[in-house]
Amino acid sequence: MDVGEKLAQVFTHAKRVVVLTGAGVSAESGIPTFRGQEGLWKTYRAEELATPEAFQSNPTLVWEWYDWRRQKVHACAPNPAHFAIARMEAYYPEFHLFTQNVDGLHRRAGSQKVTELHGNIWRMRCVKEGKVVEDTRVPLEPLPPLCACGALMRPHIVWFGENLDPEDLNLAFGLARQCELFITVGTSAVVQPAASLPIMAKQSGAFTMEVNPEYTPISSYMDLTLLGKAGEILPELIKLFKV
Ligand code: BJW
Repeated sequence: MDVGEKLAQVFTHAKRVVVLTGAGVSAESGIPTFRGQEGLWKTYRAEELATPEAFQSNPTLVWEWYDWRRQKVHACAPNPAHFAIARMEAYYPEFHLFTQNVDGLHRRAGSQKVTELHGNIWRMRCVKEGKVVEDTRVPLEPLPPLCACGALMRPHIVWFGENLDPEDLNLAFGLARQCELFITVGTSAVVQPAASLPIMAKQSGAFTMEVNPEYTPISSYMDLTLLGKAGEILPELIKLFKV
């Protein structure tokens, strides 16, 4: 059986399926990815802004970046890749989507079994009380936003050096180890611990595939890398459901 036949067989017959997405899945919606030239905002790299240290030294600058991103997300809509993943949830009896994206586009496309590993851009939390609130104002004024208690609000987002929610992580590790099919879409697979999930799935016996226009550091571990755009490849893949 060649890899194409194997893909068709696993894709149509698997019951336990996990999908991991990154910024590339939203690229065709018009949301910039993090790395590479288009990941730049003004002269800053995402890695310089998405840290607790950056927020501590210049909360207004970090909030300006998030406000700019919130405006972008607000103006964008889910693309065919988001909708194809939502269709997978309806097809597979045991399905879960883990996304590193904070843009909420998967839910807007209809996904329900979704865990946002790095948080959500529409939530903020008080640095003093830890209270989390949803705030969808676009643009946000004034910057930085303050809590009713007078303390700074920060984006409810996981920055570098911060821990992911342990419950989310346990769920992700557990399902990665149990699934039969693990599909990685649109991530450079350099940020841990998310980048370990496909490897974990592979080591536990799952069929692993990734969808990305470029090879990534995990490509050599995958059973199959489909080179191309998620919004073009995933809608083609789910046509296999009809076979
Ligand atoms: C397309 C496409 C199309 C384009 N179709 N595809 C172990 C070893 C070394 C370091 C660490 C380690 N464990 C933890 C760390 C530290 C750190 C880390 O991983 N650093 C590495 C960079 C080296 N991790 C953390 O700090 C994490 N915390 C943690 O683990 O705590 C415990 C701990 C701490 C310290 C040491 C050890 C343990 C937290 C990570 C939080 C990440 N946060 C960010 C920003 C916040 C969210 C936000 O504001 O949006 O999350 S960083 C940024 O990167 C963002 C993303 O979710 C994340 C991943 O990026 P992603 O999604 O892969 O995007 P890109 O741009 O990199 O790639 C896009 C891809 O799409 C490309 O491949 C394109 O080709 C492709 N593409 N168009 C399909 N149309």
